[in-house]
Amino acid sequence: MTPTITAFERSPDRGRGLARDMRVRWALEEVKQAYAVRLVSFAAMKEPAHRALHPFGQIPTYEEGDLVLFESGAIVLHIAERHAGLLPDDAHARARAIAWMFAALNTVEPPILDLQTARLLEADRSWCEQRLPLVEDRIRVRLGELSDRLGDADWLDGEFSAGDLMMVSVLLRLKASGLLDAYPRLSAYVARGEGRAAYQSAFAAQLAVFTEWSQKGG
Ligand code: GTB
Repeated sequence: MTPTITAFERSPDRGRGLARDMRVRWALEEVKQAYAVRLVSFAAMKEPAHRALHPFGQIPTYEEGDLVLFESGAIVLHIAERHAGLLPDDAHARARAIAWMFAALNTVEPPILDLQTARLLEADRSWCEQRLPLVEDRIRVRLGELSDRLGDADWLDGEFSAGDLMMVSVLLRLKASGLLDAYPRLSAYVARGEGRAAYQSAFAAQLAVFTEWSQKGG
């Protein structure tokens, strides 16, 4: 059955692939699963019909038959568990790959989100200038630790896995900040992720949504 995901009708990132449907698209491309996309406006996201799929009125969601999922991590894990290619067969290696998914979402992404919140929503607050360096330092600590663990390996634990997919997706949110530049191993790691054919297809598909919207006069 072809799953349907939801994505922004008009992504605020103008097709830079930073919205969280991108990681779901990437996972689907990695396992070569065709999918449909339903685009939703900001208003429609908060309507009861969408909230029935997503309690917080957000994207992405995932529908497959009578299964409805929200949370990009849960969706990517579901895809990875049902198709070959994103999780190792060995039980311990599989558990470690899942641990990396949680690390990406629960340990690395929070300070990155903090930075984006501080820059986008709190820039006019009197305390923002003092807070920003603290937030950036927390990110640097995580990047240093992650870089040390990655070392000279291509991926975090053996072959590319859903753990790498999630970690690269999270790190990509830092690209514009320049913070990654001080960690050449992580920059190369992110570039390896972006270089994957599945990433490229997913990126092109989400960019096409924005391009079409702009051509319609958006
Ligand atoms: N924890 C959830 C998950 O992982 O699925 C978070 C989902 C989420 O934050 N969704 C966002 C959303 O629907 C889109 S991705 N926001 C609308 C709302 O809350 O009303 C977050 C996002 C948005 C925009 C950019 N950007 O412009 O760069 C990047 C990321």
